[in-house]
Amino acid sequence: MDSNWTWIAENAPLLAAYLPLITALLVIVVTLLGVQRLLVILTRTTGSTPPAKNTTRFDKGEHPLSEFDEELPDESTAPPLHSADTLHIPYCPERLSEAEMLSRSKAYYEEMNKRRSVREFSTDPVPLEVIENIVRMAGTSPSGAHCEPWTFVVVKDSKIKSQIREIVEQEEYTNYDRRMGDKWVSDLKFLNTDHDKQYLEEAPYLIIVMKQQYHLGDNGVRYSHYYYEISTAIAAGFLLTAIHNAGLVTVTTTPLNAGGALRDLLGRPANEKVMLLLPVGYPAGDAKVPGVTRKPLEEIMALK
Ligand code: IYR
Repeated sequence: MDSNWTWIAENAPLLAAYLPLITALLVIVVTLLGVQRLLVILTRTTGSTPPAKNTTRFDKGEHPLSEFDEELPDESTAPPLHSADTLHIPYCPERLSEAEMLSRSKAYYEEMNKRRSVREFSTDPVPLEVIENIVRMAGTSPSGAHCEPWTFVVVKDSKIKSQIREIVEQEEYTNYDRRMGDKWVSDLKFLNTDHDKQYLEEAPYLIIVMKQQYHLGDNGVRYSHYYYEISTAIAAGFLLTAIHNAGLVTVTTTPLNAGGALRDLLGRPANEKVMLLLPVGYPAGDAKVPGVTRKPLEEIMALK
């Protein structure tokens, strides 16, 4: 130790002169860091900083949907979305025989098993009424506290479709190039997909599934939507089956990072967020899909 010190003093006199000072500074820095870390842990465990209050009110004019001059009423004192007096009515659907159940469940499985995600579309037009029925069907989906927290934006206008394509392709370029990472991009190779989204202009309709986190009642109250994400995801599942049932195809796309710009373009309010973007139409005559198979029942079902 002594010989080390003599070596430093001889070879690095400046270092030797300042070594006590440097050591003292290091000790202070390490102590301060330790105290700070301890404070963070204490704050977390004692909860001395309360979590931010879940605000249920907006300041006047803060929300784009709000045109109220008066103070907004508090959600907790507002009448519930559905009255507690809501009448419960009889529900007695026809009871099927076991044979009928068996044949219908098998036929339905076989029909739905034909569904495939398609990325090549025909430009042939589809009657709007078919799309309306498909959306009606999606709207029969269950939702948390029957909030029905969804909007299905149907785009038929080719100018808007082109604008959507531009927004999505621009983001997808960066997604594939940087955001998704090499592993994700290589895992998608078998799908033959990239940033190019021709189907956004080819398909006769685009349906943008919006999830609503809350809605603003006529009384100015903000009503939170319970389980709005899973509710809207279930409705999207209904939408997919309805599209298939109508003899049409789609591909479930998630326009990563393009949600805000799409919402603005479509003039949707701030309580809605883009969840999915579905092109809907007939498949192109020469459309191809990857030759993948589905997991067998034994792999997806556990019976206890
Ligand atoms: N959203 C991109 C990337 C993509 C991601 C998954 I996971 C897919 O199954 C397919 C595509 C796109 O639409 O290309």
